[in-house]
Amino acid sequence: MFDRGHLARGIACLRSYLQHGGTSAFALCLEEGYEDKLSAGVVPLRLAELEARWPSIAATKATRERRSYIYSLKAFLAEMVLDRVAEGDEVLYADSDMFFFGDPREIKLGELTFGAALVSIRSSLRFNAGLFLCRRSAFLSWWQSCVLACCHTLAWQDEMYLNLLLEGWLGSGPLPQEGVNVGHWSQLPPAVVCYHFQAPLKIPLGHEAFHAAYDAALEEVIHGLD
Ligand SMILES: [Mn+2]
Repeated sequence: MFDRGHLARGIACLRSYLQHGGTSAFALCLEEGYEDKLSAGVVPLRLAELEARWPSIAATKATRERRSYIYSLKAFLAEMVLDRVAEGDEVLYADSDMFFFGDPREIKLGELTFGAALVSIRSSLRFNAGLFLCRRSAFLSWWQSCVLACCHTLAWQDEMYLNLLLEGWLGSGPLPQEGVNVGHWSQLPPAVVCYHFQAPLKIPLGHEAFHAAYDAALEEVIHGLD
C-alpha cells in the first residue's frame, strides 16, 4: 500500500516481486488517481472500499496521526486480499519500501497460519509488520480487534501489537526463512530474498550493492512516470 509520495517505491516493490516469480499482486492505493500507473498484473484496491467494509477502523482516522492510521490498516488489508484469492491461498504483505532480490515463493509459512518478519534491534528480537505471510485464520480477526482496542493508546501500533500478539498465539511466529526482511539492522545472509529499505541513517558496510541496485530501480521507475 502506498500514497502518491511513495508511488515510485511501491511500483519498484511490485515490479521486483513480479520479476522474481511473484503472482497475483495487489496494491492498496491510499489516494486516488494513480491506479493506471501500476504495472500490468497489479490489481489496484481502493482505500474507500476498505473503509466502507471496516467502518470501525475508518472511524479512528480523524483523531489519529495519518502514519499510525495507515499502519493499522494492514490487519484489514490482509483480509481484503484473502477475499479475492482462492480458498486456502496465502497472502504475503510487503511494505512499499521492500524490494525483492529473490523469489517470493521461497517465503513459506511451514506449520504456521501467520508468520511475520523479525528484526533484531540492540540484541532484542521483535516482529516487524513490514512483511508477513498469512492464511485465513482467527488470528487476523483477533489482530483487527486488538488494533481497534489499542489504536488510540499505543504509538507504532501494528508492530507493538504484533510483538504482543504473536508471542501468545499458537500457529503464529517468525517466518522461518533467512534473507527475508533484510535491512540496515541485519547481517547480510548468504542469499537475500527481500530487503527493507527503511531510510537508514547510514548504509551498513557490505550493503552498498543492494542500495545501489535499489536506487537504480527507483530511478528507472521515476523516469517511466515522467
Ligand atoms: Mn517499511
